[in-house]
Amino acid sequence: MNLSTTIAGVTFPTCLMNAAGACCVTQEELEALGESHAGAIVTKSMTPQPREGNPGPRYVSFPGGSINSMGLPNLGYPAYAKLIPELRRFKKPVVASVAGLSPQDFIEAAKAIELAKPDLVEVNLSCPNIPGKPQIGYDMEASRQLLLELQDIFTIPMGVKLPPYFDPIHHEAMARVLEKVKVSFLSLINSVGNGLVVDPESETVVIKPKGGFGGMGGTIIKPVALANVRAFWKLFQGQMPIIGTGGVVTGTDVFEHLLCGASAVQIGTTLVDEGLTAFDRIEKELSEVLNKKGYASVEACRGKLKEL
Ligand code: RRO
Repeated sequence: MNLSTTIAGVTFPTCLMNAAGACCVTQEELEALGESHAGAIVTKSMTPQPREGNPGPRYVSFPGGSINSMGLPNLGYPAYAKLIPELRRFKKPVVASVAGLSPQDFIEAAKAIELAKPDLVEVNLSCPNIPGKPQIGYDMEASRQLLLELQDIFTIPMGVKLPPYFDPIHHEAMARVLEKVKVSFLSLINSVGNGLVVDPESETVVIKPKGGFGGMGGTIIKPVALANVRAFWKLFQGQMPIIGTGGVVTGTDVFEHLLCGASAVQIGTTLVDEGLTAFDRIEKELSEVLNKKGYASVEACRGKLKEL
């Protein structure tokens, strides 16, 4: 089964890749993704300065999902700008995730990353875990201004990673922002921010930063992810490539994202928990599902969800 896909003119050998943040901070992790069955190498979101991130424990998985408050640990964009050309030897797309604590941070990183020439850039408007910093993607005007500045810097196709929206009015407001800027794809969704997991035994929170509040991932967020993929697929009438992220554990989960309108999926919690062989397993499972369903490719089932 051919599981390849194309996003903004870039061809991916398979439609499965890591989510930014999952196993992609260090050179070793990025090279391991290159050697794995992942269909692309997505970097950790990068900031101007290297960051240690928040104090631990800062990632905990549990049956059904995960909670994290990593706090943007990364090597800093100069290190990734140097690494990206080297990662191209793996002959799969390299996707650079750009973040920042201020608009200036994003712009500074964008200028360096444009020169490093990854295949795609994913602008992270949705980190939920920096104490005192709201998620930009919930501020339509701030998002608009930042994206307008970034579109002038990038010649590389620029995508946007958005937070989950929970009401159609918010999907529509963000779609209106995106229509006015040169956005080539969407990554939907970042973790569902500011969840709280409680350990009843110890009567404590399970992660240290922000009083235990953190971004939720995994199976528990799949319906929210699917809804966002579907909402934006409809708002852009299938013309905006979407990378679905949230709750991908099995090949069937990928199939559901594709039906909702995704062209590819990113894998976070499952990759952290299971390791890189998750790509081999999910790839096999997805081939089996598509075969059984009579679809010959990813493209053939994209957006084909039926309503009642
Ligand atoms: O590093 C993080 O805490 C983090 C980021 Br930048 C993000 O975009 N999403 C997330 O769940 N964690």
